[in-house]
Amino acid sequence: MPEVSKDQIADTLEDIAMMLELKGENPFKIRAYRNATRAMETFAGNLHATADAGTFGEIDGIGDAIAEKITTLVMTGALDYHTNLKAEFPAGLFDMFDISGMGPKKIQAVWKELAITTVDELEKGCRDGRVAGLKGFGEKTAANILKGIEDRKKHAGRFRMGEIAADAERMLDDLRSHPEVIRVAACGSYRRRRETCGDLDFLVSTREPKIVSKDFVGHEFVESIIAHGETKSSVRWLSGIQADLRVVKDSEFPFAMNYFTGSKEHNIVMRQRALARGWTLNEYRLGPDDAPKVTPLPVPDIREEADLYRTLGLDFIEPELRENMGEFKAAEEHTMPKLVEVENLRGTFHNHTTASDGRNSLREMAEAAMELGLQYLGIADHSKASVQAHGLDEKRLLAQVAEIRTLNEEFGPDFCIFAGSEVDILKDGSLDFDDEILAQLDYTVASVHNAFAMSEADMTARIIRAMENKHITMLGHLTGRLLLMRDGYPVDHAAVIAAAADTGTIIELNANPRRLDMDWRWWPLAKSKGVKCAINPDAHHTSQFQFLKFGVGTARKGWLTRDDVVNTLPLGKIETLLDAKRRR
Ligand code: DGT
Ligand code: CA
Ligand code: CA
Ligand code: ZN
Repeated sequence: MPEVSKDQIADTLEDIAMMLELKGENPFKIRAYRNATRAMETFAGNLHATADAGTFGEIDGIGDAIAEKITTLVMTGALDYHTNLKAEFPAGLFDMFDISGMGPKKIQAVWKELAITTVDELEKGCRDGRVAGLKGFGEKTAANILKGIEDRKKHAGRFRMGEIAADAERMLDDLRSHPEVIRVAACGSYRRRRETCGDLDFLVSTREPKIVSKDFVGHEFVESIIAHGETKSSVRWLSGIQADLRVVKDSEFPFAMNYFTGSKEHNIVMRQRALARGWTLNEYRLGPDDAPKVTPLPVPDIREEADLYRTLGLDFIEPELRENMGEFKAAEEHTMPKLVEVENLRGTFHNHTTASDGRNSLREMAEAAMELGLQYLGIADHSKASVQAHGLDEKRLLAQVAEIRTLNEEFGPDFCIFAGSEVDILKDGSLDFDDEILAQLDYTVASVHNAFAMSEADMTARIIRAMENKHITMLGHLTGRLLLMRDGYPVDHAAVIAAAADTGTIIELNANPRRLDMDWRWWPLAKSKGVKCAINPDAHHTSQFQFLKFGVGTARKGWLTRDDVVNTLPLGKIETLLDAKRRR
């Protein structure tokens, strides 16, 4: 039997609603499809069993006609009605829904009157006056659409944490200190600490929605206003990112905070758990269900997000884990890990100085690390194969080691610089320094910096060979990815993780917001194999120790605790761990 998921069914139904809109169909019919979409999102039963029994029509929000279509979809994996409908429209038409200023009526008009079927043709039509000449359009509308098209091009991308975090935190501070604001949160992917964000989702509770909304759209960060209402506003910041503001009553705050934090997949499970208890959950409240399937208990008083989780039979779920990737099981079984925090870090590895491509001297880097309250600083300048980064040869490296030993004497027993190297993994998996040199270092980071064009099998073998060297303490930025700029080279993550476990090699979590590599999705596997993580800023400047907080966000997303992260160890214990592999 073909496998269709309920998400695919929901998408198909939403697709149909959109096409009916384009056709100018009866609004009631369109709404029926939208209601069915929502109902399918929260459907908790077995698709095949329900199809066999023919009982989709018994679900709230699903009428008989649509129920029949869902049954067909489940049984056959396809729906002729949907396929035929889709054939009525040129494919490019659907992209126009993404342009601000274009709704179904306008899309239909440019298509029927001007035979425009793609965004590019629409742009041309706006420029040559044809769109302005359409009945009900005019110069102003055409200019608006053109702006919408340009915005979509300019801002199609997503944003890295490093580009948005400072502004987001400033906005949080400004909202927090606003006299009319009661509670405030930055929700969405930002709160979940995803590696990139599509937009920012601020939430406030207040008794004065008008005043707060006005100040939000009038903030100095704002480049343009997309929408300005009492409960919902959207602006474009000068940085290019869109920021949304939701305004609610304080009693609604925990529900809105939970809903807008997401993820969507997490929200769907939350809603199902509420329904299973005879309640409905939405962005404003948890209330009694109109047609409860079980006898509902009274709804308890909920003031904080944690109350909501408790009410649904769950321990609190940290926002970073809300991806519906196992957090509900852990929260139900009380096995939620205590995630690592920035405050747990005692030191840092993998940092550069002016000896290779860093901007600050050894002493400046060390003093900045001390200033941050760290107990140790690992230096790992590039090795000679990284010519463009002014990599150190053996002679310069040993001179740096001597300089570090002298500085350590000066600094005394409470702070230590570890002498290391970010040694290049050469094309064949050999290392840029001989063992005799590596043995003189306190630790080493092995990284791939060139010859990226290899098969996954070859690249994996190359990296594993490097890890087999007992002097290699940790593996640097596993895939070499640069977020939103360059995909990583192909690597078999599971094989590398297995090799790390076998050889006792630490894997780096490179905290540079352009990297965040190894990716959070792989840390649970690494952790289950006992592989340790080093959260490394890869700092090329004293200011870049700040990257550690992005690394901690990613580590938390990867379910890591203090025990999983080596640089939470105090100075007295870290040296033993750095030597562990050599003593194996
Ligand atoms: P982004 O902005 O693409 O990086 O990702 P998010 O997760 O911030 O998504 P966004 O800004 O579209 O929406 C914020 C949250 O609102 C999202 O994480 C969950 C919730 N949400 C939005 N749309 C839906 C929806 O259709 N269904 C459900 N259940 N939740 C939604
Ligand atoms: Ca968002
Ligand atoms: Ca949003
Ligand atoms: Zn590197």
